[in-house]
Amino acid sequence: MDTNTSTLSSAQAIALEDKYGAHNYHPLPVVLDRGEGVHVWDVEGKKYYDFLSAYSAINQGHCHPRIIGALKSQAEKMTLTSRAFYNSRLGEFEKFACEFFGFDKLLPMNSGAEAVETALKISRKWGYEKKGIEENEAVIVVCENNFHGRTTTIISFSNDQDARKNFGPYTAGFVSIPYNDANALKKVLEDMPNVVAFLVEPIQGEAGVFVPTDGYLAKAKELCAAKNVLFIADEIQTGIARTGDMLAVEHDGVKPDVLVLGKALSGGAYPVSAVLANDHIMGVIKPGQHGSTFGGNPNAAAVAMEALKVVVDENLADNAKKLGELFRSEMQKYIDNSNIVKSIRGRGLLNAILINDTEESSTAWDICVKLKDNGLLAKPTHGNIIRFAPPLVMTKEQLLDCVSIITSTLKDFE
Ligand code: IF1
Repeated sequence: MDTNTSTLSSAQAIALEDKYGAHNYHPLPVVLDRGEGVHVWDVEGKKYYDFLSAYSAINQGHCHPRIIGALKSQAEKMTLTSRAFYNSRLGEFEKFACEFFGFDKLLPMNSGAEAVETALKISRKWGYEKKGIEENEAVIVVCENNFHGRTTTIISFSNDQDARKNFGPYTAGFVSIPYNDANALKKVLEDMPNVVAFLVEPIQGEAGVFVPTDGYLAKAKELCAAKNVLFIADEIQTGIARTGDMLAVEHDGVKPDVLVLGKALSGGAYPVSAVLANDHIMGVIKPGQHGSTFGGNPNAAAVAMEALKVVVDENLADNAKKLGELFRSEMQKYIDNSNIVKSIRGRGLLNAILINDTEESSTAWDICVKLKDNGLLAKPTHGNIIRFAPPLVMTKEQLLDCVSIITSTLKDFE
């Protein structure tokens, strides 16, 4: 089948981006043109398994017919009203999502970073107006090696030099503690009376899929509750069934005070993010104090509702859990006799292998280029880690096919 719908070759498309696009990314040399389910095709028509899922935004698979259907029918009717007026879809989406995740209220935004910013602003305002913190004295505790987005405030509390160097001056009011260290949290909460919130990724994605010890999140939530500190879960990457539960915090039986969602909330069909919280927290935001032109538009509302329904109807959390266990155990059999792969870690279908080489080496990159040649797309992080996060609509047969592509590729590097 001729699947080429573009008039450009890969080389031409790459040359255009190189000449006219800012160089803020270093993509693998593949130009994608079409996607369906777990597969994507490049402009020459070569087919690949997608093992990145747009950084976990495509949990429901590429171009899911129900999600695209919702987008199409809404887009033909109305796309944007702004929040100067009500629209016929937003309330319906807010009710659906609030009941779905068990919160009183939702605040819709577009990108993940905007939703994190929203959570930070709400928490500060809550701190001043409900907790009685002195004006401008609020502290938000974050974790080392966090990734929460790219805005000026968010990079202010990053410790990744690429993300922050020469973007200062930085936003004040953040304190960083080691991840997966409940004692560090206990100590900072004891030492600093002005803490309003603790912002945490249930699994650290950018750090290289760092899974905390069982019980860490539950302990952290308990410590926060004891000090009247809001527990903010950034589930932008881990949420919407990726790790085998609808939310990754469920693994620890934790209900956050503030829940931050993005990425797969829309199945990748449209940028949709959201913050959920109960009335005593969300109630601090009054008209004129926060918002966005596109946030909560009818397209976003229609798409997000359908995207969540698909996750339930297709049992994607269960599938992620089962396939994740299979993936790690199959990969472990290979790793047991491997010199090039040190270990595999992850939960559900958010996994990473650690390559036995330095962060400065090109080995992981070279492996990803070879994986691409062999029909599977993945991307290295931190130089020596390769993240594996396929769409959750994958079948067992497809997963085993992918394991054999990955292991036979790795063999060339032993
Ligand atoms: C890029 C990483 C993944 C996120 C969490 C907020 C955001 C993200 C936990 C911001 C975004 C992305 C963005 C993407 C790379 C990527 C990423 F490697 F950087 F860490 F997924 F693993 N909170 N994560 O993971 O959401 O504003 O981008 O919608 O290209 O920068 P956003």
